[in-house]
Amino acid sequence: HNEKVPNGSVTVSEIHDEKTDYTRWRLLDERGRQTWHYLQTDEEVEQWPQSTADKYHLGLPTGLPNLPPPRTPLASAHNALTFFSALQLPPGNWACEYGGPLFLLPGLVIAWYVTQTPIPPAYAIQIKNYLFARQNAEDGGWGLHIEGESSVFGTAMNYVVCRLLGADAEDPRMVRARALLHELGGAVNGPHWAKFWLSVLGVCEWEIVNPVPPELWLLPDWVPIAPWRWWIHMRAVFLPMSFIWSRRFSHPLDPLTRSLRDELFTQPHNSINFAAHRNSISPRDNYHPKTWVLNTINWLLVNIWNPYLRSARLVQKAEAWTWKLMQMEDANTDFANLAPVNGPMHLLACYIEEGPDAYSVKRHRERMEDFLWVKDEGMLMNGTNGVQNWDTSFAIQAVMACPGFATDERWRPMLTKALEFLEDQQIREDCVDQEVCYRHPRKGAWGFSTREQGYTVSDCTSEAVKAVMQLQSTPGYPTLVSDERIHEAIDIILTMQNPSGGCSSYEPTRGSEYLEYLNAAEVFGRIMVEYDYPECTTACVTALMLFKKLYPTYRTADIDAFVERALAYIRRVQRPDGSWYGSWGICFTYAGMFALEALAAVGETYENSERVRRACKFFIDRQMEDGGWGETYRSCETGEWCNHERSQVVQTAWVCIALMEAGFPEQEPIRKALRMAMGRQRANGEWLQEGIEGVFNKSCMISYPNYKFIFPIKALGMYAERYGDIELD
Ligand code: LAN
Repeated sequence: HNEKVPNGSVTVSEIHDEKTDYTRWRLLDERGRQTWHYLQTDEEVEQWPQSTADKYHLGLPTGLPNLPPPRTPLASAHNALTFFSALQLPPGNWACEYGGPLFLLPGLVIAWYVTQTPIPPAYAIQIKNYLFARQNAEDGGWGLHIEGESSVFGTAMNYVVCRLLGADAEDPRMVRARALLHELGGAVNGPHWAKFWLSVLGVCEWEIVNPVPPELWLLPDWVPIAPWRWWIHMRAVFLPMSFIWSRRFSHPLDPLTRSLRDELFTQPHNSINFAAHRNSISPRDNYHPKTWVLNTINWLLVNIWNPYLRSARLVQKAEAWTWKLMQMEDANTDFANLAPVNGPMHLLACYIEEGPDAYSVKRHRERMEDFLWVKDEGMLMNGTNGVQNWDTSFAIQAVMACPGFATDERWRPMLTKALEFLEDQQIREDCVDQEVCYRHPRKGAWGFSTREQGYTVSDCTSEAVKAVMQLQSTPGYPTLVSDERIHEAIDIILTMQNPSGGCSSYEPTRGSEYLEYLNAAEVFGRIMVEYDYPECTTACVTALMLFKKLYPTYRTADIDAFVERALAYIRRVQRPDGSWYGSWGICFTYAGMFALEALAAVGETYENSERVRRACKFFIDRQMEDGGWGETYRSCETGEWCNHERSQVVQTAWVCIALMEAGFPEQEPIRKALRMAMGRQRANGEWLQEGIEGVFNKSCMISYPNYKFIFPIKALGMYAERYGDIELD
């Protein structure tokens, strides 16, 4: 950040940004609801001391001690767990930043701004600091996610965030970002969601936004394109977005937004023909270009439907029904909402419909806190309201992979707490009006984050119930989740299979892949319907197999049929080169680990299976000099393996697990890999953050910082279990 800034008279290194006092931040975890608090008085600071977890997440020294250098895999896992256990939160779960996407804060900050929600100064400071820390060094822009190349979406929207939070337009970093934005053609070249939010803010005219007609919600259920058939995240975003679009809500012009009108475009605002820019988009943002089908529909909507056919009565009916569906989403989640995109939109919709003083607005404002996270770089917005159930389930399973750990007094309190957490987070009731609001059954399920958020996820249910079953069948652990409740979880898993044999994320697939023709988001691929995923399918298979072992009489025929069809699916989607494409982690290393685990669960291994040998070869061919593996997020975008310049501890652990599941006959590649991972472990037992681990929608990356503890621990434990806890060199 030291170079001379074009057009600027100061260098970036001369800027002194405001800071907050990091000794005053605290993470509060109330039954999994995580919120950060900035303490104002010394008295508060005294009464609420900073925990080790707080310090760690904030990037402050934790004071955790150096440990005896580990000589064996289990000793290394022990050290890692010594460190990681210090990060467990009082209710029993683990937490972490869940950042990566750079399009979430803009929705939140614009929603705050236009609903006149007071923004605490500490937040404003922290958010700006985060965005400046994450500004791309080469060109001063922002991308779709923290490792992505600068785009109009990232740059225009985060520029706006900084300005709304008080950044000066002449700050050299803003000057640079603006220069890049202009180079890319200005904000008119942003994707649909950018145009939507900028119109809400009153910086664009609504004519620039392709139609988001709430009328679609009036379509009968049998219609193949009816929104209830879409992937849950798309219909959850479409719902409030269509309501707000229909109302054409626009923030009244003020000096700041007036100035943004000058800053974001390459020509004077009043000379822009906004309607002519509906389809303008920079090539950098156009990951999934709109199809001719969608373009035709949009044309008809704009030129025929809206001006001539869209009657006031119909509009009123559509808005009323959309509003009703939104209220159901709010009621079923206590205003937490599915995710951080629809959340801020709901806040705004409630503000429009019920006014600034409504309870719904107040509760949504509170709920926005659940998405925020503070780290050394500043404050960011998480991809969900946390990773509670997911990381806790995996943490338990990782410890269970280490021989002797679960029965060791050293780890029993930690594991018992974790079990208590999962017990508390299992969803106990179906949604109110489940059929009316198109929700999948959820009684007995676990979601990704918390019970309050309350969305069934196939693999989250599976990983959680596996962790619960593993612990509850270990001597010394209480039975907190009854057999009946475990049956309920299994019942849910058994609803998740598609006719293909594969499983999707939140629901079985409800619509045709052809719906992708209507993908209007431009920046994401494969988002319109649920697809089959080897990761989700494997989780279901392994949960069912473990269940069958422990409960050999419950729905056995259903389980057998499910597993058989699931495996046929997993075999079918293996690529000729032996790999599987991963959709939720980067990328082939992630999916390969799952697929080989599923095959192993039914006894298909290196010894007896050509396909497993092919899968192993795929990995062995890609092992790096130092023994590790590494692929970049470009693998997800391109569908081809893209080697990382440096091996990655997390991906290396994934491959080790994969090879061990597969029963790969040679030890040496695995030993070499684990030696590398142990070599990167710090004296206090931790590993440092490397490349980003996760992905969604093919193009957006997301961080899973706890994976660097969870998967190495699991791999080291598995090694010790299989080959003995011997020194690796
Ligand atoms: C997640 C996070 C977890 C993830 C796994 C459990 C890992 C996966 O196996 C199933 C799908 C799921 C639950 C998932 C779906 C999409 C999410 C919720 C995310 C990747 C986290 C953020 C993302 C969400 C869509 C972000 C908001 C963006 C929109 C485009 C609406």
